[in-house]
Amino acid sequence: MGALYGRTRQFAPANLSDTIAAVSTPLGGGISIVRVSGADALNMLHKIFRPARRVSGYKSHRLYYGHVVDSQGETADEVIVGVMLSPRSYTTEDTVEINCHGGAACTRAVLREVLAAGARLAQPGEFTKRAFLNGRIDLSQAESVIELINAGTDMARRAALRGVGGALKNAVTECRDEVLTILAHIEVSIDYPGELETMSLPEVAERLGAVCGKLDRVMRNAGQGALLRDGLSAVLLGRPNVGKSSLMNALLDEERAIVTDIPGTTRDILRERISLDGVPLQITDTAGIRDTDEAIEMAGVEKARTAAESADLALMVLDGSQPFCAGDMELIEGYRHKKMVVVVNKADLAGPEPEAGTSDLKGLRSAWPVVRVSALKGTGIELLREKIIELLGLGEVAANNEAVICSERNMDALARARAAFMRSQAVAENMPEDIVAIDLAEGLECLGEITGETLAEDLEEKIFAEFCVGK
Ligand SMILES: Nc1nc2c(ncn2[C@@H]2O[C@H](COP(=O)(O)OP(=O)(O)O)[C@@H](O)[C@H]2O)c(=O)[nH]1
Ligand SMILES: [Mg+2]
Repeated sequence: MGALYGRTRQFAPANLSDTIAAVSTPLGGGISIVRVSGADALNMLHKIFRPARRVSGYKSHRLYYGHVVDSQGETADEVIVGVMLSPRSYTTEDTVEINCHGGAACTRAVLREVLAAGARLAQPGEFTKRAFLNGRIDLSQAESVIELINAGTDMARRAALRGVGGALKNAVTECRDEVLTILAHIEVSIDYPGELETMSLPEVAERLGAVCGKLDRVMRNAGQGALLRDGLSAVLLGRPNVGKSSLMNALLDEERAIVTDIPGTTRDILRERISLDGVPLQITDTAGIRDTDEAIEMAGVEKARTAAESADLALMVLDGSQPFCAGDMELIEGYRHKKMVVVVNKADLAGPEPEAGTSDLKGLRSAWPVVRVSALKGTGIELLREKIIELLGLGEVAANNEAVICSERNMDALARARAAFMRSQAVAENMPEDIVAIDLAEGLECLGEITGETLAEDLEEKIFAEFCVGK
């Protein structure tokens, strides 16, 4: 069963010469788009479309109003058809986009006629795959299309758009060209030792150093892109009743977590997302951490501890209306290994700063950033946001307009390429040329995986299968 299931989910290698069709919009809107791409797209249009005005020949990038009809001449739907002639289309093939009425019945009726006219149903991502195979975009750009569709914030959208525009492709191609030049020189000096003027090994090392520097920058931009896509996480910790859930609400600016004055009400964990300078931050509210015999609460405390371990940042909440005690310090000490902000809450009850909590807080301040807030009144929350941004280094991400979103696979390929070039650079001073050349070739192979030049076909299939149908 398992094997069969696996096989049915695998798509046979698609025939590139087929004309393909799919619904490119989610069902249920006012308008659906049935997209058709391939050499036969216009012939199919002739068969099923009756334009309202006579058309002597379809022009590229024009819209045509009319009706889709079935083989009996009966109207399937009233539509507007967009025509994009090769090579000026998404796939570079002749493409027809039929804008029909949304809703399952109209959309299916139009798709049915397109298929009856000879089109094959497109596989997931097949339009984008054709754009890649026809050379309009490279693999990194194709993958950025997925990131663009999935972008959850404005900053992630912009970073994905940079990828679609070729930011990763261009950087990788520049490195590849430079290494190819170096490799060519090395190969000449292997084949014709001493005969032709070639790059000296110190020069090879220097130029490889520059390539590695460039890859460092690309990886840094990609790392920041990953932050924009995946975001970071913070966890609210502290004893019961100090105001963790209230603080969560204040950060969300909405009443979501349950607030009560009976200690120990937040028994499970609650997660919400906020945006800090465009970077998504997932905040986890936890049960207060305290010793308890009650089974359900104990499970909550355990979950809090687990959540704390996986979070990027701990927000340690203290009750500022109570004297700072040894228990507080013990709790804080327990998370010494984490990035942490100490949030002294209930500032509205605590009086002006010097008196409240006082000398003990001074000791704290030298080790951790301390922010006084009132979750109830909303004071100090902005300062807390700023502290979090500072501590997680998000300002740098927000200011970087070169951040680019790339897949884990590409991050890995970048790292492997860089490691290979570093190895070549290290041996260039005192090893024969052919040793240097081996690692260069390996690094080039890794870069080619990103642009799609040297990627195994099955992996390629897998990447495009992640797309939705119709893209
Ligand atoms: N005066 C005051 N009361 C607060 C503040 N934050 C929370 N509280 C109160 O403290 C109690 C416990 O709050 P809650 O958010 O449920 O604490 P948790 O157990 O840590 O999640 C509730 O009665 C809140 O109204 C604050 O900033 N000022
Ligand atoms: Mg709570």
